[in-house]
Amino acid sequence: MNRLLLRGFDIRKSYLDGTAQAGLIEALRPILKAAPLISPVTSRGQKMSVRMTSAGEFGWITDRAGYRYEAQHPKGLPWPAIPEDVLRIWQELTGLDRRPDSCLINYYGEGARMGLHQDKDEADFSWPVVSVSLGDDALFRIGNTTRGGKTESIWLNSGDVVVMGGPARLTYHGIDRIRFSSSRLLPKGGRINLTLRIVT
Ligand code: MD3
Ligand code: FE
Repeated sequence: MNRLLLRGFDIRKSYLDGTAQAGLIEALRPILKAAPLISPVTSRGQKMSVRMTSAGEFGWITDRAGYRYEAQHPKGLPWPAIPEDVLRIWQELTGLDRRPDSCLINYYGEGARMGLHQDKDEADFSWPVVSVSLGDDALFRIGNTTRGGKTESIWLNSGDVVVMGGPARLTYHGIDRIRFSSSRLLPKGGRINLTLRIVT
């Protein structure tokens, strides 16, 4: 494992070995079955290229009504529980007594991207956010706490884990592109990112 600090983001390269990564994919399988990936649209009706679902008490949703956290999948069922292996990563890296109440699951297929944005739908920004990358390589862009200015980019690979805490919690960030099929973790290719948050 090697550690990198970039604009307050604590980046743990290769935090998870191949066995741990494969174990997480196995743990996600029943979750994706119970709570299938959604092709979200923004309030303006723009389709997002990233598909999403969630685990935990709350899931992040966007539709014509806007974005928000919801206690249920649009199918009308509660979100599945966050897997223990995922909670362990949070515990190891944050040392917090409190557990995350949301695990957003983003799936990037070929050509998917996520524009620069801030995560501001949570009640208390003093809690950190933990992100786990699985599958194809992704070009992660990090900006500033206000819109505009210079940005820096770094490739995130399968098994990398990033902790965003302190002032970095409100930094603009996004995924410019993925290198489709660069990893063999997912048989059909693509990238999964797990984002652990305390929402309430
Ligand atoms: C910095 N996801 O779901 S993970 C997101 O790879 C999101 O799917 C990207 O941005 C992805 O909101 C980037 C890294 C990340 C996640 C949450 C953050 C960086 C963050 C929250 C606050 C600051
Ligand atoms: Fe984000």
